[in-house]
Amino acid sequence: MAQDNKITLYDLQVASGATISPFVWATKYALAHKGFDVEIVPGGFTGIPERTGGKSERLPAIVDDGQWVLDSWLIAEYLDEKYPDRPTLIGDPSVKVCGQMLEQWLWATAIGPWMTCYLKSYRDRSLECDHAYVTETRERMFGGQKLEDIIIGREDRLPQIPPKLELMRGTLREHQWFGGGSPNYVDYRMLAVFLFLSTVADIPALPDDDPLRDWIDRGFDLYGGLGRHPGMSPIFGLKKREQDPEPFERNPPEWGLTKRNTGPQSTAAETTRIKGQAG
Ligand SMILES: N[C@@H](CCC(=O)N[C@@H](CS)C(=O)NCC(=O)O)C(=O)O
Repeated sequence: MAQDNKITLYDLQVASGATISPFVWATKYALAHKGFDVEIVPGGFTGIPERTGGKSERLPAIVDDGQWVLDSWLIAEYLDEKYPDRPTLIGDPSVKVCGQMLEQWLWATAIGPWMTCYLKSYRDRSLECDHAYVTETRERMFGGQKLEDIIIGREDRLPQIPPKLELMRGTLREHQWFGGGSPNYVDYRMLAVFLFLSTVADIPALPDDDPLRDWIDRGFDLYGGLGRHPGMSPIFGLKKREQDPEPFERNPPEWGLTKRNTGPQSTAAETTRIKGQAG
């Protein structure tokens, strides 16, 4: 049992002290959701094996009353299993399966492309002692090009990303959280992507009036503003240029997938439309 309600978290930070790893962000939220006080072990990319006494090369890691738990998903499952009387993170196994599918989609759609836009500030914002390691490993990760070269053309690539997030906007039009009426671990996994973005974004990634903003702001504000570290940057403020696509759907069509059938009146307009009758 967590002594004094306290769990130790090994953080992965940049020089400002903000967390950079999405996996650590999700774990910070998971611990807050469960109502624990967190003792942070600070640090960056290098020296993780030394900091953790050889227990891990990757973060997050937590220590609960002497018990080490590694890996962000395993930590969330551990917390639910060990503390079933506290608010549930995952609950039904389908939450994990669907959450992981959604997360894989978001990483492919957003984090991957955003990385190619922000890799230089990712390195520049990291701890001084991490610069060489981050440069070498991330250049290798991204095919051997220099970080400075990878980000070239980002002004043209960044505006292509917001329109691809319509799947999230559609869902959040109908639901307050991915957890329904209150946030669950899927919200934290998805929010972690935007928290990461805010830690590395040296120029904005999303338009000011993005409908996602409501959920993102509510998420960043949770638990006394857990996602509001002073070292983080604004992620909204991307300006549309003439040649850029519309960043989001302003008048999303209502149809069978999104509109609830509550009787003929609710489907009358669609029926008129698909039957080709004048409206
Ligand atoms: N499956 C692990 C992944 C953890 C992971 O890859 N963490 C990265 C940070 S995003 C890390 O520790 N990187 C250290 C490094 O790059 O040397 C989890 O969910 O916790």
